[in-house]
Amino acid sequence: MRVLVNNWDGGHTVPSRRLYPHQWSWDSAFIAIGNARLSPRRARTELLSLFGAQWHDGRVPHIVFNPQVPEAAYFPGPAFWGVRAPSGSATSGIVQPPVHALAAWKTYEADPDLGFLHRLYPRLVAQQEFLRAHRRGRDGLISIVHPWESGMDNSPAWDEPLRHVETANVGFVRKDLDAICADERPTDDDYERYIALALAYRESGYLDAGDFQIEDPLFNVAYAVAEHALARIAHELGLDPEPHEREAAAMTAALTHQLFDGALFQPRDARTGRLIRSASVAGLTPLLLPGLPGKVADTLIDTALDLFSLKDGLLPSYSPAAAGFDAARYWRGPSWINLDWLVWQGLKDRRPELATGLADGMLCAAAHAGLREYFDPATGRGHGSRDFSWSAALVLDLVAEHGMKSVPAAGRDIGQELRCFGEADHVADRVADQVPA
Ligand code: 9WN
Repeated sequence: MRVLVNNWDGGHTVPSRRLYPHQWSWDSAFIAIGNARLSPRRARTELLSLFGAQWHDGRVPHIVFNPQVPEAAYFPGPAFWGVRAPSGSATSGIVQPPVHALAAWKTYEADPDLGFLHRLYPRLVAQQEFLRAHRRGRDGLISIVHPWESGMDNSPAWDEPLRHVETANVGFVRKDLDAICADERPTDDDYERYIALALAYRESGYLDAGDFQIEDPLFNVAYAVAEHALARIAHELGLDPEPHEREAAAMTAALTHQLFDGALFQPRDARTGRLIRSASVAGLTPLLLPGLPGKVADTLIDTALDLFSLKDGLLPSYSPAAAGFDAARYWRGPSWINLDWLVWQGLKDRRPELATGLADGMLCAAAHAGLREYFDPATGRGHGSRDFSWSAALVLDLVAEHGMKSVPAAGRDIGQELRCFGEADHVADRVADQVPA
């Protein structure tokens, strides 16, 4: 609660005060899921403010820049992207996984407000239409055009496709290393490629996919989950849910036929048509799809137990058994609460006992290390920024649903804070009046 309140900027929540001082797209969705438990009004505002910067073509930019924050506070900032939304807000030109319809639905479930759904539904539909119109390939899968679009920027799965990206040779100064030590962040070599790709996309007017075109399981799962959520929203609004259900089923089939390698879902390089043999936790997220064939789901759970040590608590973002794993560096192995939360959602109905263990793992990590950006999957040690908003938000959601029984008396600040409301039947009952609307 403290983190969410401190990171609130009046209309949105910054992911982290120092490292990420603007509004990020998929962060806002996860933050809304937590705020729905605390202040549904803030959850609605968070999503509506993000979609206020939606472009005419339907894309929801991955960053909406706060004009009050100096250019030098984040790189690459507004001057680099050089583009504005119709609303006048400076934004980036790329997107992130479309987890927002799910967040909108969870916000509505916490506090049914039909007016909110009326305002957001057409924008959520336009977000999906952008992806269909501009990013969909022959087999029905959607491509991302930059590692930042995956949300899992530095995954070892991107090493191979990034090798073919020419570096930019433009001078730039990284800001992230002012806040976080270099061995927890991407290398300079990776950054050069990120910048080269972003510059090429900018030069094409944010239209032409360049040297990096990947059909990523997580992104496509998010798209299908969004269609399921849109079906529910459409139903509430008295509209026909069927087209959304059909679209979700088609995407589930495309994912299963094209990206499942018999053990895990893999990204595919859309330029070569080849699967990228890798071991990312993104490959477990199809568990979120209700229409996933039972046998495939069982195999994925076996893989989660085997390659990702599901029973040990936290899920790593990349399998420790695979080459490229690094327990402390960004998306190359550490556990991230949002990915673990997504897999937890996918396990709850299928294997409740495994879901419970995973929830315990997340809560214990937060209780011991604080609401860090990422965690060593084996030791639970915290890495990256502190007071990270989606860690706070999703822990709040977990506490509300799962309770606090698993958290030992750690004596650390966060343990104390969590215990304050651990006995509440429902988090929202206890905290609603502590946060100004
Ligand atoms: C680039 C804000 C974002 C998250 C991403 C995470 C990280 C940005 C960065 O932070 O990316 O978008 O500067 O490293 O990888 O998932 O949305 O929290």
